[in-house]
Amino acid sequence: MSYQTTYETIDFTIQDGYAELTLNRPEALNTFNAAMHTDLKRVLVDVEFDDRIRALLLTGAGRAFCAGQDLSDRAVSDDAKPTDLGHTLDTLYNPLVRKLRSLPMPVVCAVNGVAAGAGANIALACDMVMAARSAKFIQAFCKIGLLPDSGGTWILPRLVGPARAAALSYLGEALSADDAEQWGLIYRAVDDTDLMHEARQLCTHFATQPTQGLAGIKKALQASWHNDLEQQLDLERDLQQQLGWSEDYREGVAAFLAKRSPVFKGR
Ligand code: LHQ
Repeated sequence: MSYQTTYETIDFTIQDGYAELTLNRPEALNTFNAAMHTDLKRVLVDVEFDDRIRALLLTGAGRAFCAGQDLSDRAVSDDAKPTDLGHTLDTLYNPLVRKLRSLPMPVVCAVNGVAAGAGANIALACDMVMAARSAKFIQAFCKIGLLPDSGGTWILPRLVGPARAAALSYLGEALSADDAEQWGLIYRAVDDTDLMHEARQLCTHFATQPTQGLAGIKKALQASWHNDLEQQLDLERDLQQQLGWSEDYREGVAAFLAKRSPVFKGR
């Protein structure tokens, strides 16, 4: 059974134990506007608390994944005071990044076409990123006098190292999906025609897996960026302790010993 909801700027479907969220302003390259932020906020709260959803797939409609902020919303006449971008980040983009990073399930991003500006960094905030071979990643911010936001200056050096992070940020040149994979920016580049099939297969797989265990992996991997080994060992102990009390752990061990396939319920 699948459940579909259409919002003004996104499509949202729940099927096979996972949710698929499609940015749907293809005529505007799925750029972020106020309505899209509102729709995303609403739908991601539902994702967090709906126990039918054990993975989230994020993608875009049309030829782009997302070209970042809709700059046609941001034109500033000579005599007008520009919008406070700090406020924009504080109220719209930063909560979105935090939500994707904290959802207690894997978030897979299928980058179907160009991902520019905040669009690139929202993709990189996801747990596993696949991209169509024709897709490109562009840190376009430097071309309009800005710096990579939505976590860009944090994630880029961590994923690709300081030299490549600097080149991407200072030059704003397009990086192909193949190079993004080779650089370690994304998990995998796949043929355009295979992208959605492969991304959906990954989510269908996650939907049968121990969801709390996957959420524990997510937490621990993220914390490792700022923890030292001592702190990380303690965190692994605490998370493993909780997971050891889960139904899915009990089922995993029982199934292993009985030489049968486990049936995980996400509990
Ligand atoms: C666009 C856009 C766009 C409006 C293409 N807006 N129309 C956060 C806080 C607050 C404010 C500031 O921003 C941020 C975060 C950010 O995201 S800043 C970065 C914003 N994004 C960009 O700077 C990317 C600008 N776009 C591009 O570099 C190119 O359009 C890309 C590489 C995305 C696509 O290139 P092409 O495939 O060659 O397409 P195109 O350039 O011909 O674009 C198609 C149309 O889409 C075109 O309009 P037109 O009327 O001529 O058909 C573009 O003007 C429009 N468009 N991005 N962000």
